[in-house]
Amino acid sequence: MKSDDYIRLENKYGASNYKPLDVVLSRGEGIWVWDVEGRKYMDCLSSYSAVNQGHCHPKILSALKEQAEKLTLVSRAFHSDQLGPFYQEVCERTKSHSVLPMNSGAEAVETAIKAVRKWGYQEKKVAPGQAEIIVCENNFHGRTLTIIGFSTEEQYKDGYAPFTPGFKIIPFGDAEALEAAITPNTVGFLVEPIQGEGGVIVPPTGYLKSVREICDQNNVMLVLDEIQTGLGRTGKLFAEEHEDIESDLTLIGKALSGGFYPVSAVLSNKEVLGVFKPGDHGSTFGGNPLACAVARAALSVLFEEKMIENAAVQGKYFQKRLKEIKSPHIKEVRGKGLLIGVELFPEAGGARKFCEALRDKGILCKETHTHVIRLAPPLIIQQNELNWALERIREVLTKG
Ligand code: IF1
Repeated sequence: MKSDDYIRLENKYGASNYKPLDVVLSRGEGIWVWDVEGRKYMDCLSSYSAVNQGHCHPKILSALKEQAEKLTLVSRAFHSDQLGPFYQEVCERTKSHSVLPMNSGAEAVETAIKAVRKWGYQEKKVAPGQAEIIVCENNFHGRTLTIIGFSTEEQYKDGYAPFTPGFKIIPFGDAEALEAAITPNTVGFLVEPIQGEGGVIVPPTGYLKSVREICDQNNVMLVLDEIQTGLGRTGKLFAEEHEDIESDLTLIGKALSGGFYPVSAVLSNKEVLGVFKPGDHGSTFGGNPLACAVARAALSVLFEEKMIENAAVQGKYFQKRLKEIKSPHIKEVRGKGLLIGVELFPEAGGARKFCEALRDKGILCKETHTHVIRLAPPLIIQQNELNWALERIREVLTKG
């Protein structure tokens, strides 16, 4: 079968909730992927930052294979010999007190919302049913009904009402707005350190530091969604480190599995997760032995192979060289580490056609928010490979 045949099958039998670039991939290794015709592409999306470690990383692969032959699922009705060691690894690596494993990013977000509400009622003594959580305009935290209920993107909500109450929306990057929005019923502030889907929006320097202080002063739990920014993507293990702060809850997913398997987790610095008693929350697959083995390997290679440091160095270089491109289409180049957005002027006619042109030159990336090209290669990328990409990006952005 050829690319067209595979695409036809998807269109015939699948729901149409996505509009992918017309490329049908069948193999991946490191920063490279190949389509069914054997064409090779540099992956500059990294499966939305889920393959920070590169495609099919050999050490994660062998952890997966080894565990798959022994035990894959016990459910949380029993213990497994993988859960404890995974907990220890993730807590030690991230300097957290405790962890709650789930599968998807959205489930980690839901879990944090439940934990923070319960904490509010139990510890902060908020009146029953009154807990409020503050979130930001332009947020992206996933696709469940509760989460899209506080999205400000009309398309994500359209046709899905009614939604879960209890959320207040404030502008992103504005610490004063947070202070003004807090009431005695506020239990948490949920925010992305850098808005990914929102268009790679980096808040002003000092924002997270102020946010941390305001949350402390008002006994509000700071919940950082690091599902996209975490695990090395911005050149630090967590984006919070750029401002030298610590969240109360940190949400991770995506690269926690190196792209092999859905694994997410809520990490707790304070004892917020302590509000859960047996039966309060759960998941059939959350914390299963296969997930634990894969996640442990995915975490250790990030450190052992110095991918986080590499993301900082290569990210700086990539951004600098992108800024040197003289193109009538580029409005701004921004980001941190290897999470980079190239915003185009509206007159350029949208980022999609540039992503298509880049695909034709062997680079895969995806537009976000119509006018932004997101560039987020695996964290193992090297300078000569960036130079290869930069040449092609320059060609695409300077012609026409
Ligand atoms: C889609 C973007 C990325 C996330 C943050 C939670 C989740 C995500 C900060 C939920 C998920 C995804 C999901 C995917 C597209 C995508 C995305 F384009 F929307 F912006 F990554 F860049 N918090 N992000 O970014 O995690 O439940 O999906 O595991 O929904 O189409 P999930």
